Amino acid sequence: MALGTIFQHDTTDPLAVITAPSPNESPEEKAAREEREAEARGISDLIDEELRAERAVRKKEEGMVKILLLGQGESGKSTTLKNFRMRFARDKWIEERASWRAVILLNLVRSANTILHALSQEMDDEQFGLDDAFTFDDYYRRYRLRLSPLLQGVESNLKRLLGAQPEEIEPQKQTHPITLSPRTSPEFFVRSRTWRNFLQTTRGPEVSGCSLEQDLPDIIDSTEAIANCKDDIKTLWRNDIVQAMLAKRRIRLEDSASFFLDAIDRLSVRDYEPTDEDVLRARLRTLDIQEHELRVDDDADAPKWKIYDVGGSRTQRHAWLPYFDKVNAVIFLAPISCFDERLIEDSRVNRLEDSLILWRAICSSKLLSRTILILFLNKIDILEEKIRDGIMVNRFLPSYGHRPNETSEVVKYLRQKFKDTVRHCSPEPRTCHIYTTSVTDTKTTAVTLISVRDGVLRGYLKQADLF
Ligand SMILES: Nc1nc2c(ncn2[C@@H]2O[C@H](COP(=O)(O)OP(=O)(O)OP(=O)(O)O)[C@@H](O)[C@H]2O)c(=O)[nH]1
Ligand SMILES: [Mg+2]
Repeated sequence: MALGTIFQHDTTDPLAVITAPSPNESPEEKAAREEREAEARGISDLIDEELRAERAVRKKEEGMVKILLLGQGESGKSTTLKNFRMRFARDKWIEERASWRAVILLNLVRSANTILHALSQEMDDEQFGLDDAFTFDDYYRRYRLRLSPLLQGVESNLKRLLGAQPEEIEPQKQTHPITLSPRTSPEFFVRSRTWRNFLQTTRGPEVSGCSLEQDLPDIIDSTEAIANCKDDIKTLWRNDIVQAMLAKRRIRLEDSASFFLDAIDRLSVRDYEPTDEDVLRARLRTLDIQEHELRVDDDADAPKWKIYDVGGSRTQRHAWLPYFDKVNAVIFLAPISCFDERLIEDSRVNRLEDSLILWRAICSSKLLSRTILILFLNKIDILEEKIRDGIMVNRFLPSYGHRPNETSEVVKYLRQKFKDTVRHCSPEPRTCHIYTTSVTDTKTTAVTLISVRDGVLRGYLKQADLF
């Protein structure tokens, strides 16, 4: 190492000769010089250590299959990663399952608070004569008075437990409905590092498959608070007038809201343990890049997989680029049920249009020109619901024209649109594997993942020949 040589004042090294101590050096000067040299040696050792660690990581990664999950916010990337982990890293998945309890309860409470918030707004509009479509009499007012303070307290408590900063805890500011217009405050998130710490501290073998005693009392308090008002929440959630009010205000609850609200009886018992499906449905917006290693094969000699999950909202996309030259395959999630929705970050942009623009960018990227491309046309179940509800695709996607307003036709049309983009935008000819998915459906997704695995491994072997 160059610095080491300098310190020995090697007379054959010109740099060492220049930096050698003066022959007339006083004892004070000598002490000061030795102190400076020791400090420099310390820094040098640190740099060496970092380089060694970096080389070790690179060497370890060399034989791995690296997969990057891409797509806009809420497209289903983290849910896809969960499917991978549930299927191929089963032991770890089971070990971590109990830690999701607070996130699940938070999802539930946030949905209930969103309904209450909308109800309040509706009542205010009514009071000022702005709206007379619904009459919310004392019956509903009592619900609001009884539930709001209680559930806001539970929401704050759960956020604090999950490591939120004080400014992120205030429920009033956070509980904004997901409307088709922009939200004025961000969705709740936990930075991956905080979240991982949370997983580590709440995972405890001493409580069989359940959280560590440190957080458990708080979680149980929240659970009991929810249990005390679960009948009221159920009544509101199942009330036709409330549902009509949500529809009229164009409030779109989170995709998992109905799943958790329908399951409130099961979730609000003291010894509730999250199931696979609960964890899969639990929504936590991704910030930073999350990395997970797993084995997709029983064969110990087969390469390990490293999956990178990124945040999909616009402010997160700058973090994608450094991963482009590292990966063997990209799994791109395009939620095609979003044809009638706008981006939360920019209400002028249609979500399907945003997915198509992103896909074009991925296909055109020179860095990704030899990367295996896999496309999930996701959220087919929600697309089906919307079509059943009579929402007309061509109202939002004029190019759809007079084609039948049927799920299979919409899928066929969009599949072709995405496929054409691959053909027109890729720097060199390539194939792309396209799947229609509902990644919240674990059974069908398991079949898709096996096919993805086999396709990626075949492509990986070909890549090895090319590079
Ligand atoms: N019904 C249904 N819900 C889905 C599907 N895929 C994802 N979701 C739900 O959509 C929400 C968003 O999914 P995530 O996997 O968190 O989305 P993401 O792409 O990781 O989002 P960011 O982390 O913000 O980039 C969650 O509530 C999921 O349960 C699907 O195919 N069908
Ligand atoms: Mg995510």
